[in-house]
Amino acid sequence: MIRAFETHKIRRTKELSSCLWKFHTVTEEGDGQSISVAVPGCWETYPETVNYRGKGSYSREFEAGGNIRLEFKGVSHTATVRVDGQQVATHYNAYTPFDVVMKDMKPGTHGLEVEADNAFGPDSALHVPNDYQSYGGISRGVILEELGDIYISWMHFTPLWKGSWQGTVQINLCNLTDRPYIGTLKLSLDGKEFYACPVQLEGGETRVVETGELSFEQAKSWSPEEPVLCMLGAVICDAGGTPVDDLIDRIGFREVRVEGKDILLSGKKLFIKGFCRHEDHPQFGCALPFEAMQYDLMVAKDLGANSIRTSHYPNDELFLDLCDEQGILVWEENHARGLSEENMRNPHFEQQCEDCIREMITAHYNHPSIYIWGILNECASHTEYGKSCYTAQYDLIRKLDPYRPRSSASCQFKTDICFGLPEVVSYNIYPKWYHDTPVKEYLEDLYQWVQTDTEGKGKPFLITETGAGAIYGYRTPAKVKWSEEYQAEALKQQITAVFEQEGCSGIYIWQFCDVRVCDSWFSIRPRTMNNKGIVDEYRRPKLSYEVVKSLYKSKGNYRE
Ligand code: ADA
Repeated sequence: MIRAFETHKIRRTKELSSCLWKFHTVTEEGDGQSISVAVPGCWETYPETVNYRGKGSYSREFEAGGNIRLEFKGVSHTATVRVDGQQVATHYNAYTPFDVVMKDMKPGTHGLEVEADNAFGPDSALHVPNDYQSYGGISRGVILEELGDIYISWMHFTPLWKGSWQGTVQINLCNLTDRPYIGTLKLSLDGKEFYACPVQLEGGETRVVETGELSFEQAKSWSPEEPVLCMLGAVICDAGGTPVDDLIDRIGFREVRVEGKDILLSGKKLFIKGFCRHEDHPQFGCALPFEAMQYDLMVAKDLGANSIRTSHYPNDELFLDLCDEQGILVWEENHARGLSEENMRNPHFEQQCEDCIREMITAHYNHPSIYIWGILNECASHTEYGKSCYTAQYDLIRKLDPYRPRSSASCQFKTDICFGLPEVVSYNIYPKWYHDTPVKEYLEDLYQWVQTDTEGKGKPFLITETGAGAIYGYRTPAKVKWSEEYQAEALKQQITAVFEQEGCSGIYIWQFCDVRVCDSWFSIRPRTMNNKGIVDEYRRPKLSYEVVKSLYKSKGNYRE
């Protein structure tokens, strides 16, 4: 399953995932034994490759002809794609989609091979040994599409509140022929056509068509309480009026704006009660199926949460679809965790971050649930070089999306120099876990420093991580660290302090569930897992579950 709804009625598409592919490892000693595996999937979930790091080859055949587009929603973490033995694409980063268009293919059966590589090394600036697992494999869906002469590669909708709902649409068209193309573009909302314009493209041209501001006076607003969604359809018709290509996406009418110390959702002051969540599951690795994603959201909702932070990378779009449907606000972030200035000076860092941001925003722009873009979790926001990287990335986001607020989860206690750049100031804090300063005192002190000594003064302030570790089932009257009792008490104090902190727009608990981490983290991570989940890796609740639930449920979605 790729998306929660149909994205084409005219374009011929076929899912190449949700079935078995052939898989074997690729090493200098030769190829491993070929086995049948489910795609999407991660090889850490196959019996023989639980701890394998390196290259793996996935293959299958497909039938098609003419202009073909293959889209990969995520291959972890470097992909080389071959069709009929010829290399047609390469891509770095597990967490963003990429595609390849091949023109004039002979009708018939073709061989598809995807070689995935999850090795660490100097070429990989973002996938580094980290406090989560970089799995290997085709971890998200694969789609085959047959295109005509022209196709719509993306469509972005921006809702604008001007006393009633207005909006603009941008549609990116690609002419695959070397001849001029003349046709018509038509847009519809929930099946009703509201816009049409002639389109004319030169041979080989790719062009963005913009509608200008349009009125949607009847539109209902999207909100966490009433997540109303509409189907936006774009159709290209040829000169004779025959529909030749289409793209359908789901949108919501809502506006996110920052005013003083508040993040406003359609004019209301948001209060975030959230969880940081890794895509991780003992049975599926990072390739969670639809049912497991939905189960996580059901648990998060039961806990009283209204938001998920996609720490520390863009998520599977199916998960975002589910958040749109269920009114869960999303902090979506680019891929980076805990990189030092030295890491950020890796010659590939800038380009790999830029690609990730560009692919994330292009693909996810329309999701009403995404209320903020995050970048560079806990990186070097305390150095001048680091600041230059933050500046470049924030600028890029602004070019790609002028509307959503931006932020970074900082851990630079009283040394961050980047708060002048984003609209929202965010901190990760771990009092009662990594140090013993009383939570309230620590938070007040930090907040006062932001307000008096930094360019973050007067901006909204979020706690993007707080939490404590607990090994599932470890209970002891001594209530020591790693016990469920300790975690429950620590969270109680942390959440209460954040709720009481003046000027604070909300909290994300680190983290939703326990996750597997890279082996090199074993010494500070019992079980080689990050054990700060409110539920364990099997989603079994720890003692903190009821504590978090009663606190989260005691507060609404908005600040008074
Ligand atoms: C950091 C980091 C998380 C996780 C957490 C922890 O704040 O952003 O990825 O590593 O610490 O568990 O210590």
